[in-house]
Amino acid sequence: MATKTDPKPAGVADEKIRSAGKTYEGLSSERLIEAYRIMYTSRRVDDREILLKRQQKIFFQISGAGHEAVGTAAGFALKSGYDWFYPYYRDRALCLALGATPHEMLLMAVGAAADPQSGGRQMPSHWSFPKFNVVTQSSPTGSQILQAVGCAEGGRYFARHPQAAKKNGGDYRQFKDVKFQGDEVTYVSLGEGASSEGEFWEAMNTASNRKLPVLFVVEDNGYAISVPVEVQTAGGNISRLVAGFPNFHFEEIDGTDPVASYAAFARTVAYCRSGQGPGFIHAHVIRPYSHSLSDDERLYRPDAERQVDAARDPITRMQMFLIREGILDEKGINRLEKQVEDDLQVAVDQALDAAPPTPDTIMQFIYSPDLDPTSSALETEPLSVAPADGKKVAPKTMADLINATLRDEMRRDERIVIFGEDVADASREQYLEEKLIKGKGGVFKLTFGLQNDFGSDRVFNSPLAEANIVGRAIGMATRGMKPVVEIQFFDYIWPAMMQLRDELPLIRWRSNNGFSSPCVIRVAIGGYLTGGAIYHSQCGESIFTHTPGMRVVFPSNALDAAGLLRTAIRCDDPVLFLEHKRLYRETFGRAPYPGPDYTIPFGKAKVVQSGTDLTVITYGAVVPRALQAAQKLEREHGVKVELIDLRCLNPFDWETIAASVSKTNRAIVAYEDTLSWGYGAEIAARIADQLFDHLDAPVRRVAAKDVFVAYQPILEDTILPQAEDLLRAMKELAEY
Ligand SMILES: Cc1ncc(C[n+]2csc(CCOP(=O)(O)OP(=O)(O)O)c2C)c(N)n1
Repeated sequence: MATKTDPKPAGVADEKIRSAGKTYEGLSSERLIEAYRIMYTSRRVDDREILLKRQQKIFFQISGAGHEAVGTAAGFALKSGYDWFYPYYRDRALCLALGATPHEMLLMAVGAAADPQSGGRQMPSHWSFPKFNVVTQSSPTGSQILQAVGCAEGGRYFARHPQAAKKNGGDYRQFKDVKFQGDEVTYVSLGEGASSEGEFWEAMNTASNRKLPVLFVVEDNGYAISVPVEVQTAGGNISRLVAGFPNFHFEEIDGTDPVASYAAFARTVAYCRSGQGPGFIHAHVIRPYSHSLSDDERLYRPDAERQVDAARDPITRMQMFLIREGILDEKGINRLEKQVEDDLQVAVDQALDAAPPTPDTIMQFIYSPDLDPTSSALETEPLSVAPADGKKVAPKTMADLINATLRDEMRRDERIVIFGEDVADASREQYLEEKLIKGKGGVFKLTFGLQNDFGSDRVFNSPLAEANIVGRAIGMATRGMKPVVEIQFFDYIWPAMMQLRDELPLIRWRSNNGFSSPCVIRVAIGGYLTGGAIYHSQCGESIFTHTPGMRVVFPSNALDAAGLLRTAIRCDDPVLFLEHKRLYRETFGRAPYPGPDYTIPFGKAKVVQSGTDLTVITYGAVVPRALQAAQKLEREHGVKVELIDLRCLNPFDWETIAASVSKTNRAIVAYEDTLSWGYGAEIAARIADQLFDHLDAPVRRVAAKDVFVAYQPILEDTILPQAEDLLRAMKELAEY
């Protein structure tokens, strides 16, 4: 390493510098020596990890071997802690170039408590360095790409709305620092195999269409585990396939050549930084080791092919280049490498000595440690604003109050943006400006008028692509924005499932609180529509309550929808906000506007009616049906049912359930979703487990038949639980 008294890097002998003052694509000799140091370090960390894995001192290894030149070039062309990075597992050299140390990487490999990237939760090479803006990465191939697009959108949004970046007490903003530069670039990389994922194309589409400063890097080593590129990609070359996307700057390069790679990165970064649009670098690299230590590439690659790759090894190429250009002689190379080895040995020793995490930490950071959405401080009274003329306050529908809540919150918090399919009033703004049209505002009109009031920067239509909606929301929320996005129908949430299951709820936990993405996903859910049929009637909430890290809310009436949506928006956790379509405009549960600060804490059920003989635990559209049945049962048979509306499914209010069942000694769990494996199964199991001594009868479930909802109303009525089904079950259980 260079010292203050010796300004020359290690191994540089004066007489050897034939190239003094010469630069290579703008890189000085010193920078090139630094590049080699990073590349060599990267390779050696891989080699040491491989050894440690064979010694069973670490538990997994995946290498960046063969990708060192392109990673270093990217690190040199971009700015650490200024630009944003969504790298994939082969980007060890990039992370080193940005400032990460072998020690930090090895702490991850051993799974140490002090691992700054995940605290022992993630496999090695799943990069996460908040100080360098390297955002926590996961294992699903390609799931980072849409998030990078959202991240770039976040940077642009704050540049256009600098006031929004200000901190604010009383909600998530207090804990969510915002930094943005105005000309920052978001880097995202992937293998050529991952370019087959649909999300890659969704991301390219949006980056292109919105001219976003995203730098896509496809590191093409010719294989995705054992699948060669010509099987993966039509025509065998991703560059040819993407060439038609407008607004891009494209480069196809030899990614084993650091100087040529640097030049391509410098050109592309300049293009992105100037705001002209996204960049795409297709770097041909090699994979000298197998896919990972769990793979043996000799099973599917003959020696001859592997030798062709080996001849392009970037480490050897860079060595030869430095010697040929007289930048370093062999002695100099040896000294540099020895220094790397010595430093690495220290890092390995320290990592092997590092303490593992203690088991009592496993539940930390599933949710925000700073803001508790179950806090009783969120219990407020609805504001009653009596009209001046003395008339009665008109009750509003759930749809009205959701719309009003969105409007109130958007006014209060400029970080909120709303997007999804059809949520804008009109994408062609001039029609609105010229007052030629009224505007749409969602297929259920829940977002009507919001674009008109807050502008197209804050309320806009997405492409018809659900992963696009959620992935971008995650990227924006990581930057401190508050996306409140809409999935048009629960039945169509599945394209976003990777983002909803493996990404959104995990950002905080897997990064050990290094990052978080508290956004709100509003979803129209449920049946009882008379004609909704299979694909407009689905429930399925238990799939999401089964996902640690996701808050799940399911209101049954207008007032709860308003109070819980406000809590969801101000919350520091991701929230899935389920809105029952049938309840949007129902007469049941209408309420006057409760004012702009009405909140309800999560995890607090509501006792809709109290009773002594039997407890019914339910939520959503079953609430009015259960109430109707309970009233009839009391009228006709004098049985007093205690009806509990859970309102929030994760967390849920066990205390209220337990208190009620301990009193009534009988319980029915009722829900609209299919009976088996549903949300009610968990509640029923808990009652059986923890309240067994209080029970005078078995715990019953009333739910839909185990079949999808059919179109013909006679079939629909039979499939979904009706008030009569509830009445029958209540009567039977009361008599048990
Ligand atoms: C969604 C998903 N499917 C499958 C896998 C298993 N897997 C891990 S890496 C990989 C191949 C990736 O190939 P490529 O994108 O070309 O990157 P490379 O490893 O070659 O650098 C596969 C199939 C995964 N991690 N995620």
